[in-house]
Amino acid sequence: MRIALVRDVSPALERCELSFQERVPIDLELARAQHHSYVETLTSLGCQVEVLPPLPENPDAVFVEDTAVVLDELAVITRPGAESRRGEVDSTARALARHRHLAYIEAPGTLDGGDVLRVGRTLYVGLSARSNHAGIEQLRAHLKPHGYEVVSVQVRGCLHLKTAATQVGMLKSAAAEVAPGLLLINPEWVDKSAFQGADFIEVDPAEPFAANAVLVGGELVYPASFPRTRARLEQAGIKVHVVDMSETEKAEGGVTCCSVLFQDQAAG
Ligand code: CIR
Repeated sequence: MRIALVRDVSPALERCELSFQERVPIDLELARAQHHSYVETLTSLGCQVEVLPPLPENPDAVFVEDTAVVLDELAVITRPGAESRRGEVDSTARALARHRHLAYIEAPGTLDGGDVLRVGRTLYVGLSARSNHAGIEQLRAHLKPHGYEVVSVQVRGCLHLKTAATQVGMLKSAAAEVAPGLLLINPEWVDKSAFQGADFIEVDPAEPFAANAVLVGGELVYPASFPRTRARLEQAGIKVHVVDMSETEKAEGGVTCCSVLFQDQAAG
C-alpha cells in the first residue's frame, strides 16, 4: 500500500514565500477545490491518503513535501531553508513516527524535500536557494548506512531541484539500482550531465515550470498549465492524469510539493 501524506491549504496561503515569482492574488476557495481534486487523483491511483493536522498560521503548510524525505528504512525530517517554514516540520514528524524511525537535519544544515529527487538507491539533492552543503552532508550521513548514494546537483534560476527535473519513467528492473531512468527536465535550470545514464524529455521552452510531475505506479499526476509539455509526455507513451493547480502554482509550488509518498511497511 502506498501512503500519501497531505495537508489542507492554509488560509494564510497568500502570505507564502516567493523566491523566483512575482506575487499575484490567489483565490483561496479555488486553491482548496483544486487541492481536493489533487487528493482525489492520488486516491484514484491507489494511494491511502493521510491528512496531517491543519496549520492555519503557516502560509506554505500545504507544501508538505519540503518537510520530510521518506525511504523504506527511515524518514529524515528536514530543516527548511525558509525560516518561516520551520514550524511545519513537527507535525509531519509526529505523523511519520508512526511509520518510520526518524532522523533530523540540524542547524546549520538546511534541506527542503523539494530538492530531493530519488531514483532507485540514488538521491539527487539540489544545492539551491533552500538546501545547503551542511544539510546535504547530514542527509548523506543518515543514508549511507542504508546503502543510498547522495549526489549534490547545482540548481540555478528556480526554487528547487524538482522544479527543474523529476522522474517520469519507471526504472527497468535490472538497472533499478544504477540507472536514473527517464527524467522530465528544464535544461536551463539544471545540467543534464548531473544525471549520468538518464534518458530525458525536455519541457517545451514556452513552459519553463513544466518539469514537475508526480510519478505514481508508472503513471503521472501532471498540471493542466503545461499542455505543450504534456503532449511530449503523451507522445512518449506516458499515461497522464491532469490536475489544475493554478492557485498553488502562484505560491511557487508544483504537484510534487503537495504530498509525501511512501510505502506502508505494515502492509508489506
Ligand atoms: C516556498 O517558497 O517554500 C513555497 N511558497 C513553495 C514551496 C514549493 N515546494 C516544493 O516545490 N517542494
